[in-house]
Amino acid sequence: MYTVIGGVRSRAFRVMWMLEELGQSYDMIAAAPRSDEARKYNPSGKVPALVDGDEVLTDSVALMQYLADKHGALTSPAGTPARARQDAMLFWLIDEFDAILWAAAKHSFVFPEEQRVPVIKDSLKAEFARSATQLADRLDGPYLMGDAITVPDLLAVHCINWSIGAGFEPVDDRLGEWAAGLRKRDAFKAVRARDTA
Ligand SMILES: N[C@@H](CCC(=O)N[C@@H](CS)C(=O)NCC(=O)O)C(=O)O
Repeated sequence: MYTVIGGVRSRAFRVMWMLEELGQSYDMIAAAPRSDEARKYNPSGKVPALVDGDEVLTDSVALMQYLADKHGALTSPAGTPARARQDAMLFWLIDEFDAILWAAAKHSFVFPEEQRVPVIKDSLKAEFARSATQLADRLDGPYLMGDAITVPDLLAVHCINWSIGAGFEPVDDRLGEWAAGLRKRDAFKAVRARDTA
């Protein structure tokens, strides 16, 4: 039994989606970012964290990959060229999707007001749209890495959802339709159902 620290409307969603895909049961402690509760598990106050027995682990992407490796699903094995390609896709998504969305969040509500530069958001939105088109161009098969769902698929769909919530322009139609298909998965819907707010 795992415990996920962080609510459905945070990057903890990714970890819960992975757990659902793997058929693992888990509790959720919907600690808000920077709350005292979150700091019990991660001194920085960032969520998500994952409690696995005596271990407390952090970072959504590390956690998704850890779970995929541990349970031997949704990933190519470590030390294979296929895994290197999968990791390259994952790191590309961190650079070109997650980091852009996070920068926009920082300049919307994370930074103290006097440090925000709201005008940067137009440029971030344009950059995100370019990245989305690049990803759409690379789509070749039902999933990002081909015939099997892997960690990057979950990260990409979560980021696309985040972009919608953040008021970014809709992504390239091809990518939008692809993401809509993944949102039909039972595992995705099970996490959404936990969002009671
Ligand atoms: N790279 C980290 C980022 C985690 C992160 O920044 N989470 C946000 C909530 S989604 C947070 O806790 N922000 C509070 C802060 O940065 O102080 C991950 O993917 O887990």
